[in-house]
Amino acid sequence: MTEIWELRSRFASALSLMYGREVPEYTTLVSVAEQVNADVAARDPHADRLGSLARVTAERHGAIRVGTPAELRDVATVFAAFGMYPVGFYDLRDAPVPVPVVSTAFRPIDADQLARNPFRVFTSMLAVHDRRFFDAELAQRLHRFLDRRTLFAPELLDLARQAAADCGLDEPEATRLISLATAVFALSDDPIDAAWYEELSQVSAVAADIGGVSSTHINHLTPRVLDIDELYRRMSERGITMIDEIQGPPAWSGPDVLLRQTSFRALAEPRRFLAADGTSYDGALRVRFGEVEARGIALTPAGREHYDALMDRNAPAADWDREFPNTEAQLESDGLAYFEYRVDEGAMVGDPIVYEDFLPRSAAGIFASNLADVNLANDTALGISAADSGYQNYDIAWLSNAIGVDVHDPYDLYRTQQERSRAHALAQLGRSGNV
Ligand code: OOG
Ligand code: NI
Repeated sequence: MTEIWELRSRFASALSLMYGREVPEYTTLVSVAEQVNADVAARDPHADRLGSLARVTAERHGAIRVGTPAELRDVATVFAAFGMYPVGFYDLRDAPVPVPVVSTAFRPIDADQLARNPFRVFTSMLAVHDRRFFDAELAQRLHRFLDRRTLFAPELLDLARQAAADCGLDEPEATRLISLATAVFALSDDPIDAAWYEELSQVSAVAADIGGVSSTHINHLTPRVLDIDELYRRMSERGITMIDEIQGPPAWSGPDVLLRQTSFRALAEPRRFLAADGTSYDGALRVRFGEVEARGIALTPAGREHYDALMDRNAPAADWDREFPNTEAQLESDGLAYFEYRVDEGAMVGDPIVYEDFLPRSAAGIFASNLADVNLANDTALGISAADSGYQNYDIAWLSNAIGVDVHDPYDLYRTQQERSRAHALAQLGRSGNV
């Protein structure tokens, strides 16, 4: 039987192969990331402190966008087959450049599952009923359009349910599940209704990308790199224009914390359009990305508050060096970061827990680069205030209810991992008479 972790790992590889065929710059990015990782591993004996080189080399996150709660529930069914569960709630409508979506990330939640393959997918759902973006009439047409399409075939959903129930699948079903699940996220060559796509683009490019087409696709697939500053330099040297900066803290003297990301826009891709008179023509859309990220230690709520304060004022590296503890030991004793404990030679030692989630600021940044060339919707666009916008309706409880399973709180996961390992280590020390 192919176990869940292996299904996940094969699914991630299959998506990677497909995305590499669709977006050739992705293949360049992956190979530069691999070279950087090999160079870091060769020069730094602690390179594997936040994950083995094997894990980091295979590590990817994807981003997908769906239209309705029903589609989101199907996403959850499919990802459960790969041991990926919803974690965190991100409200991108609050971003400096508001985007009409709410999001979560599907990912493994157990440390051993993460170590085997940490594939995660940032998943956004269009906030069709937020009146600040879509008036009642447009919302209704949008819903009608979305309700007519089927992203996930019954055969795929059935196989996924079976895999989740049996904790794996035999062949040939395992291979069938992976190929059906991968095909869902391929860029479709179905013709796009040009007038409809354009109407939605007036509200937001993301709305058009989600609700203007009859299928969905992967928006980007992101490898992990151990030295993102070096990667940025090497990509720029190859003539690939990256966004202006690396999102996250500047390069500073302390350990990597949370997440740093950078990206570039992929080239326009040929798409087929349908005109109002029924004729079709060739056009192009530029909606996809190349993105890369460096991951660091997970911060506690107190650590995150300190981090956000420095980020909010755009603090330079010198301020980080001065104000943010720049050793793991100091982060630990100040209670700012999470650690996994074990016993080594009669003493308890803490290894840093890597951050497995996303950051609203970075996420908003990548959405914003997508929106660069369209009219933006904002609070005032439709003259409607947040109070009567249905705004309150989308929160983590709403999301859990819509998906039909609890959305995990990332802090709970990190804290539980830390406490369990500490209790276990203490018990071990107690038994050996060291405590
Ligand atoms: C998702 C943007 C968020 C990240 O890495 O923060 C994201 C999207 O563009 O659909 O992937
Ligand atoms: Ni991303």
